[in-house]
Amino acid sequence: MAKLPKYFLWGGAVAAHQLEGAWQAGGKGMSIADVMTAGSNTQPREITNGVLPGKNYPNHEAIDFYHHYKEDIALFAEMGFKAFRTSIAWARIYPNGDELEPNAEGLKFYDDLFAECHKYGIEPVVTLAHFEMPYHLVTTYGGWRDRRLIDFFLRFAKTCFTHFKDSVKYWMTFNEINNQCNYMRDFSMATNSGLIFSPDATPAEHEATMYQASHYELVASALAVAAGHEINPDFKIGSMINFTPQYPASSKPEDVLMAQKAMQKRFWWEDVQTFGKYPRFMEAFFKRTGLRPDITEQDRQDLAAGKVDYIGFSYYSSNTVAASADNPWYDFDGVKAEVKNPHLQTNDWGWTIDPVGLRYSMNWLSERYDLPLMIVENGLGAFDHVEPDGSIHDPYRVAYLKAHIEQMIKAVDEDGVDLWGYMPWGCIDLVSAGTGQMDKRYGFIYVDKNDAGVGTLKRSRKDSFKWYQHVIATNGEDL
Ligand code: BGP
Repeated sequence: MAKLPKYFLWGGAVAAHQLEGAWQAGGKGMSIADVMTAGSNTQPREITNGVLPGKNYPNHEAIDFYHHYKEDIALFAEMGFKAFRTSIAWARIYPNGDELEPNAEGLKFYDDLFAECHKYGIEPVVTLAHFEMPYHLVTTYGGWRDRRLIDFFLRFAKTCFTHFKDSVKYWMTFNEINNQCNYMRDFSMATNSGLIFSPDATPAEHEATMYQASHYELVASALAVAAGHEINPDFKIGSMINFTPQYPASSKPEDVLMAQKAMQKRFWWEDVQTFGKYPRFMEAFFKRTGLRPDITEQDRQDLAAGKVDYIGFSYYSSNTVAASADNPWYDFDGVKAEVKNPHLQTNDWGWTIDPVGLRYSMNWLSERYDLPLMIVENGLGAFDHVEPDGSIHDPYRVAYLKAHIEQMIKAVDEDGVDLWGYMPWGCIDLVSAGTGQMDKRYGFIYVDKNDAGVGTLKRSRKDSFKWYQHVIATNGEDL
């Protein structure tokens, strides 16, 4: 008997701002992603006040998918993709974010893109907000600090749901909504929520603002889910979280409790999106800390009325934590509790490589939420080398994906997890979200462009391309 369902959605994932480029084409407005410079392994990305001369903004051109999408979708089809996860750039549809009428040219681009997918029988899987928003919403309203963002997002969501009613079935509202638990990282705050802080903002200010912004996003997400179900009852609308399981460093009860607290503080967003209410530990946390986000009775009703249909999640790595006297509640900065896991190797960016952790994560999510799952990101960021004959040998990528797919299949086949699909991240090389680099590559398809922005943008098949094609053709039976 086949170990994966017959209609399993094999595919790949990307996000608009990381590959489309064409940042000013087709009436698109400026996005928060357009004011982020390229960083490096040692230098974080800078979020500049507008677009400044002489800076390197990698998202402006990215890999110019906007003009290459036909060629790229044909390559995905050649690999046998059944699904393609991308996002809709909010600023292509509402250039400023607060206007009343959408930009027809922006809608047209996605009409054409989704039609191209359907031409090959590829199902689009679409995220509404993947780490970006119109920059105007950031400068004028302060991003998701402001309750008015709920209405702007809802208008954007309804426009997309109505316009793409017959071309998209699978949706997600916010990408990695929980990623902002790292609230001292400027990058996470800006991309998730459009929050910019003055350099002298205190950790307490970051923290309070993050919880407020998250709450408005959760309400916006719930309202969008409810509206989407009305527009098309066949829609499947999911949440999307980053799932990085937190292991205890030892069997010491305090370490085990620390790991549990760390899981709560990282994943409570999913509780709200699945159960339609805040978990008890979060209510207790707000009470204990005196943090009092603006949460109205109407908000609570809206959260309850907009529960998601499935859980989309990204999985790259696991963390390990140990209890410490100065961080008893995993009150952030949570990374203080992180320790090295002696059982795991890391990639060139220090991310642990932990395939078994994927099976653990799938079981954890399935057991806690009892909803279907979709793996909408997984993969290895790596430096690739182009041989003189143009070939690219990437056995490290194949090894990573093979080990993860093996564990994924065990979770389905042996543990009974209901999994709809697997979409590894960056199926074509694109701009790294975290570093803004091009040379942190995930793709099966190589794109000729380097960190300095130099290259022909030519696409080439890596060795992993053929391998993944075979994996899909055998529905994961032969890895
Ligand atoms: C996730 C994001 C993606 C993506 C990926 C890899 O957090 O949803 O947008 O970029 O991580 O991260 P990076 O690009 O930093 O290697």
